[in-house]
Amino acid sequence: MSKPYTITTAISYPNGRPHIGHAYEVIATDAIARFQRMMGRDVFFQTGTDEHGLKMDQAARTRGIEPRALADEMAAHFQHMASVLNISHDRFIRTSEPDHHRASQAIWQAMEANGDLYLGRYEGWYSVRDEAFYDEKEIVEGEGGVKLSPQGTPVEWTVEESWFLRLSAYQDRLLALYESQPGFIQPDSRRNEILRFVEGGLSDLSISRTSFDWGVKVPGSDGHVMYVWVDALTNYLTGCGYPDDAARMARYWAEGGDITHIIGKDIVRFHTVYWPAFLMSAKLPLPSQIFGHGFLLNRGEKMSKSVGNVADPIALAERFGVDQLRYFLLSEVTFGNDGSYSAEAIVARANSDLANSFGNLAQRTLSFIAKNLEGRLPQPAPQDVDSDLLATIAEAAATFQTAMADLAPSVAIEAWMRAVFACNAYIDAQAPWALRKTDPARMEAVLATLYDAIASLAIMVQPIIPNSATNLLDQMGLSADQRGYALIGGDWYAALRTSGFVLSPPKPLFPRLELTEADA
Ligand code: ME8
Repeated sequence: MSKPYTITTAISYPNGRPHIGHAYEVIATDAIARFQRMMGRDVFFQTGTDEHGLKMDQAARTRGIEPRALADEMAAHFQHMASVLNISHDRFIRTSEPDHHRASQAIWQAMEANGDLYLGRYEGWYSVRDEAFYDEKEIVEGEGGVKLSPQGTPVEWTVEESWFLRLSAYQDRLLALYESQPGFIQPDSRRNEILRFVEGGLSDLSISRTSFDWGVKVPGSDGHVMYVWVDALTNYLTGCGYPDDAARMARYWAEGGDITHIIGKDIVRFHTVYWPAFLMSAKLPLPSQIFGHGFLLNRGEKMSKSVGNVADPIALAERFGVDQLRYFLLSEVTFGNDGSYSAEAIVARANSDLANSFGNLAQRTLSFIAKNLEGRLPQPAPQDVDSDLLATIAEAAATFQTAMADLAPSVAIEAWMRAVFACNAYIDAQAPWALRKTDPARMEAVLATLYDAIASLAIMVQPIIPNSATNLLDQMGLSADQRGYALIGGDWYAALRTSGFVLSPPKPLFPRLELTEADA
């Protein structure tokens, strides 16, 4: 049995409904998780909501409701989004759950037992929007002299009694970690950013708050709740059974385990500085890689509620199709870079790649077989061009797998698309429809090659567009347990053909999308 594979998204603040950035992150993570399952890995995939802290408390107060009520209402939207987007998570964690409070208190006590915590007084800048403390040297002045965080969010001067973590003592160990494990922070641009930050020296971190009570209680310290990022980061451990389930921990959070956090670029510091410091202090294993993806922009502009350009991912999926949206986001944006979306771009990409190139290839080939051979699978008689096409597809599948393992879904999709183009070029050159009267045996050989190629393309792309790929493979008669990468380039076709399977007229996979004025 190969090593288990743990993968997580960030957990989202449910202070409002999910936006397209949340959808993007969970879709990308889902594609990677599905891919690893296809590779036979024992995958644990967790996503969820980050429900404590000042930001939630204030958002609830603005609406005149309790933070718990706000969390319940909004967490339901995040869960609904995950189900609409066909996300295959194993757990949706909510940080208000009792096992999570238990895990957060346990990691706190472990850090305390290690002598890393002390009680003091915090005096400094805090951004509620980022739920982050900033050093004086990081603060910038905005219009009219207002103080802003380096992220451009407002900060307020905060003075209160607080527990601290001796983060300053971890500088060398963190630098040694980045050095010995170069893939710990990805991509490289983010790694450089963090190296510079840690090399500049670390202040001790304030890790408890006393001015409000919506959080996990600090064990043995009345009036203190944990700084929201302490409990938020601990969600990853909670899902892996910490602290009570040692067997589950050994499986999904082990020393030397394969543990990937997929997060956005704005929260890399929390995951690559604070989080490993917490874990080192508590003497727990570290994740193996943290990938900070880019931001999605609406037609090149930052999304914001006040501008009114925040797209609802559920509405987009309903309008354009779930797989169309998944495919668009994963192909259009190089993972790690920022990207832009618009209705036109989704429609253009879905029509060109899915409807015209892949959908049309499958549709015309399968309907021709259903009609002209009454659904009987054609007899192969391979010539070099046929074997060459299948070899091209097998190579593309290898590239696809390497790219997915390297967290590069857009590179994987490019390889897939090149293989789709190769099939279309093959059809044009072989013109099977013209062979029907002149050379029926050759026509069958060409169609048999295409049948194999199309099924291989569908197998390959399952992690990206799971519904459509499954639907096509169902129609093509491949049994549900015979859809792994090992089939590509194998000789499953002969067995399916002799099993007496009869192909029905295919149902179209990707309707052509049309833009309307309402999409503008
Ligand atoms: O940061 N494009 O929650 P969050 C792409 N609770 N990704 C985006 C994005 C955009 N426009 N906007 C946000 C939090 N994200 C914390 C995380 S983890 C222990 C705690 C990403 O709801 C963002 O970078 O603000 C983050 O990875 C995720 O969405 C949740 O953001």
